[in-house]
Amino acid sequence: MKRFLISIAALAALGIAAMHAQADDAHHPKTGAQTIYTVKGEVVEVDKAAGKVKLKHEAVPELEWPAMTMFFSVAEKSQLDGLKMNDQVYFEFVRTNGGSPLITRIKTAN
Ligand SMILES: [Cu+2]
Repeated sequence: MKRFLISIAALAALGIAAMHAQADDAHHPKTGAQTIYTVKGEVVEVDKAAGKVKLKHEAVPELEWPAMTMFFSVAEKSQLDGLKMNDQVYFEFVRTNGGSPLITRIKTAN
């Protein structure tokens, strides 16, 4: 049930992002779903109040991002439950219309 609720929250966030994208890109419409990037990383810091997690993540070739340490927002704060420093994780993120990454799924790899 919890997983289901997280999915709903993520879909809602995606829906909002998609609507904004549609409005902005009306003159050159895009087709297909929003790209989801799947990356491996390590938890450096969890800021549950802000709904953010700092991850030391591997490179993301599709975005030409090198490996780095940075904060990501999560779609739903409960996604941070149980995460702690040094956890190895796999996470999925999308980019909002403004380009900011937003984590839609995160799970421990170990
Ligand atoms: Cu980064």
